[in-house]
Amino acid sequence: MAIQRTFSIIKPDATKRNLTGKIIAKFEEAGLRIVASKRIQLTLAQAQQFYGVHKDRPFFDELCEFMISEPIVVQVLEGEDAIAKNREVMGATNPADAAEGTIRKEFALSIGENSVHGSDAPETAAEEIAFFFSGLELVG
Ligand code: IDP
Repeated sequence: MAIQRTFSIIKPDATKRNLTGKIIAKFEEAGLRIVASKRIQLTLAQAQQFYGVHKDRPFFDELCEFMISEPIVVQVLEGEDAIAKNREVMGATNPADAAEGTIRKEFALSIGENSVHGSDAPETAAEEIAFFFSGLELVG
């Protein structure tokens, strides 16, 4: 399997509880390398654009309000099979269903406040990386 890049967000519930370092340690322990990282605060328009695919879902407004409630940490992770590996380390969307040892099992508060985002496919990874980072900010 080739080296891939994927996009990650450490979400407001996690930054608020000072869990950034613990979550980054999980990525690194899984063999993922941080090749770009910054702490930002999203505007409502940016959150709505980023989660546009979910705009017709009942939780859309709640999700966008949550994502702007505190700063987030956006990152690009690189490694073998990085997209699937990151999803594995994150665990299931609902922490009640997440496997032992995953980030969401250990840290998530609820299905909405679930500590991390990770791209689900190569196309979305490329789009999401480009949404937040310029090429100059990616340092492999
Ligand atoms: P994922 O983040 O595991 O890929 P998605 O289904 O793509 O899950 O949902 C995106 C995000 O929307 C979730 O991570 C979570 O924060 C939020 N979300 C998903 N389902 C619900 C829900 O039923 N209630 C509230 N928020 C939800």
